[in-house]
Amino acid sequence: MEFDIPAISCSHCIKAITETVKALDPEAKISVDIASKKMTLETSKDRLTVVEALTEAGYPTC
Ligand SMILES: [Cu+2]
Repeated sequence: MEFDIPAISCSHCIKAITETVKALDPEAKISVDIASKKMTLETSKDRLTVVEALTEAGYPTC
């Protein structure tokens, strides 16, 4: 699934987002693109769970 995360601005954001997702699902496959501010994710978790965790981490998505 794909997420738009407007707060992505640097590699630190990518690290924080990756750690947040990995805490939910250690098996998740994640890629984040700074330029387009998009995250692509393969996970067994549902979308709402991911959105809530990202919002708590300071990266609200839509
Ligand atoms: Cu950053």
